[in-house]
Amino acid sequence: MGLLEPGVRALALMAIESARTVVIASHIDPDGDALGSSLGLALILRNLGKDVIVYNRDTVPYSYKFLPGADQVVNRLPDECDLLCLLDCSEFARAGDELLDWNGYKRSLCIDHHLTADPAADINLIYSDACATGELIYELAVVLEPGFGLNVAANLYTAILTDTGSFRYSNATPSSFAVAGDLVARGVEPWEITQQVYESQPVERLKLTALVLETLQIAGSKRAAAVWVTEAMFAATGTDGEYTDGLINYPRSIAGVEVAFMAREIGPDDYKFSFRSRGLVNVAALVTDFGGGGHHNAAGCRLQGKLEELIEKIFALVDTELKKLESND
Ligand SMILES: [Mn+2]
Repeated sequence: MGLLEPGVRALALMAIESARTVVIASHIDPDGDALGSSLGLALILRNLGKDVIVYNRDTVPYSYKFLPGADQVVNRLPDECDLLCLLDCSEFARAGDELLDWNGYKRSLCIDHHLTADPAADINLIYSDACATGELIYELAVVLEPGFGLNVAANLYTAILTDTGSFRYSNATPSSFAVAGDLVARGVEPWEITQQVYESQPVERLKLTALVLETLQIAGSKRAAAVWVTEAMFAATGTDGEYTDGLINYPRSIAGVEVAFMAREIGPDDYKFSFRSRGLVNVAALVTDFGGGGHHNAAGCRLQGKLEELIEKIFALVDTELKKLESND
């Protein structure tokens, strides 16, 4: 069983085995899967005697600093390596400009679960049925014993836990549970990881949450909801953009709301919008007209204008979309 096709898996394993020096990179603004899968793979390869560097353009968010190996993530690329592994994204640009411009590697291997039109690496293991990149790394890990220790398991468990929203999202499959079950059997303590990821927030984040929830706006149809965050709120609570992670789930959690979004002020009359769908509306399609992108249930774009007007415009757009979807039923 498993998602990886044996032929491609063999190619990936050959590339890994023949490399002595490896750089593992992932997308900017890294989440639990980007970091858990990167650090998990790094530990496997180090346990097999390879020189491994884990690169990310951005710093590790506070909720993932506990991950084994997180203190060794660097934001500088070395001069060269044998193999570059790009995880949880398939375009070099998603990992930032420095990686995009870098050509110090001899081969590249991409492991990802986002659908993409044009994967850029030499070898591509891209399976959108995987709940997380961590699930694909797990399939390599079981072949790469004895590199697969408890620290690897903790990283992969975190990757799967966070990308499935604690096994609540529609991407949680029998395989996600089976892999998580095996990771727990290998010694991972679910409550330990849960506390680190979800129950160790700085008090500043709760204060920011209170301010953001005050902004709640609900569309006349009651099927869309919005919140926003400003520089003034960050200043008042001693926080920054890193602390907004997950806040958008609050407006989406309202009964009847199909689409929720959060606006983040990045300048005068200039906002970054994040969207979440409950599943009916494709928010990636909704934002294409605004030059945005993403997935069916999570997308983003940038818009300029008066915030109240932008929110009303998006509320109207969601209504139109819902009416269109429901008249097709
Ligand atoms: Mn992922």
